[in-house]
Amino acid sequence: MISSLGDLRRTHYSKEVNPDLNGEEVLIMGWTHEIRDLGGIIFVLLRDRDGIVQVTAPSKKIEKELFEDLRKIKKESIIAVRGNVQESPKAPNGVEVLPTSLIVLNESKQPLPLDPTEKVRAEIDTRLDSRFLDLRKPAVSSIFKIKSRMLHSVRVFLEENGYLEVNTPKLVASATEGGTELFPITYFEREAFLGQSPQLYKQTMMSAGFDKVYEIAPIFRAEEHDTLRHLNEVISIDMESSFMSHEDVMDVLEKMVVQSISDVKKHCAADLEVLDIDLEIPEIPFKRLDYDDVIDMVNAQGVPLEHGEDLSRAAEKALGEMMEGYYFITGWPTEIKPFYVMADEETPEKSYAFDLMYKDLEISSGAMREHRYDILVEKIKSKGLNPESFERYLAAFDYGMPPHAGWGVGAERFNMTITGLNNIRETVLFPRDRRRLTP
Ligand code: AMO
Repeated sequence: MISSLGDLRRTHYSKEVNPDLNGEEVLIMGWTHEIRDLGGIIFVLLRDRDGIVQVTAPSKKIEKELFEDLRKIKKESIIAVRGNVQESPKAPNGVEVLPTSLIVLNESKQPLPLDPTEKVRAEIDTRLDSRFLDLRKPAVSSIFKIKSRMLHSVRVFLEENGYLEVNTPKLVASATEGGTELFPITYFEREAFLGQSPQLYKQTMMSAGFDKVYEIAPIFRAEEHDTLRHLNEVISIDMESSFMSHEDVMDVLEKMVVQSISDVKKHCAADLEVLDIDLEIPEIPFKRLDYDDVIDMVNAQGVPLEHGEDLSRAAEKALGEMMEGYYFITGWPTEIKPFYVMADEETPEKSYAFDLMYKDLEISSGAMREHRYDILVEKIKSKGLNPESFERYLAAFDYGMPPHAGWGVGAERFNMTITGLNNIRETVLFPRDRRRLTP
């Protein structure tokens, strides 16, 4: 056995080994998913990113030394197998490979901390501790193939609609969403924070004349709670548009959701099947519920919620039982929304803020923003914040700021609505929560 690659070149991925190749020689590479040694015949299942190929070795048809080498392979080792494709209706893809040579490129230690074949089920913490092994499971890697496609289609949609991708700083000097949710860091001789939202920067880009921007980047929230829907680092899909109202950007958002889901359905059929998901394309327009009606609906279900309160978890759950699919909540009280949200011109207690919900899960918040300097300063003060800490942000409003609106979608929560997963940790490669900072 040798362990260097030398001139070895993989000829096919597992899913490309199909009956059309009957009789041809292939060189396949991957992990030893399983070995079944039946004495006179050995079956090795070789797994790569896209699937599994069966290597079938009957002792009578192959060299003795090769047969013995196959018998000694350890599970999850990396192997390269050269052999001939043969039709076999019972094997995965309807083919098997009769080996002519084997190279063990990297031997896996035993026993494994986690079983990628999922014969032994593991708890989420054990899985996350050995995430590289967990991610080898087809049902786990499919979540990330779907996430990759989802983000790709979001980008395509926004680009097609004239949005420019921007990158704003993640090391910041002040809060945007609320002071208690910030992670402080040491920035040379000063205190700084990890960005909790690109909010102030994406708005500043409106004053810069960029008209329509988006950013897909991490946001950091020092939220203490340990729930199935919150993490301390997530990916936010943010957009901001000039000369648009909250209504306009809600239209953009629902179109983006539908296009992205349609695209995932079209391009991730195999992954959706692995996860046993029958993805429905939602219809637009999504329902719009007014906050006042939400209060009544929730109260009618016996869940107490006062006017002016944010939705409690119990309220979200009650709502989730009454509502199917995606829907907006509009008309939020100005009081509980951040300072940058514009108040309703006729009923200033209400605002031009909205949330996009999926059943009981909030996946996006957005609003038309306050673009008038004096009113914005007053709003900052009314939230108990000091306008001086927003000096640089505010300056952008003093020299020609167009009316604008935008939203932020939590990429993981959006992924949860597609995959039906109920623990957000499943949708992040290496999640960061209250207790977890490694791997
Ligand atoms: P908000 O704070 O509501 O709005 O965040 C927008 C969306 O980001 C996701 N999200 C989270 N997901 C998981 N864990 C968390 N801790 C977490 N925090 C946020 C949610 C949420 O709906 N600046 C505004 C957006 C805007 O108005 O443009 C903002 O950040 O899916």
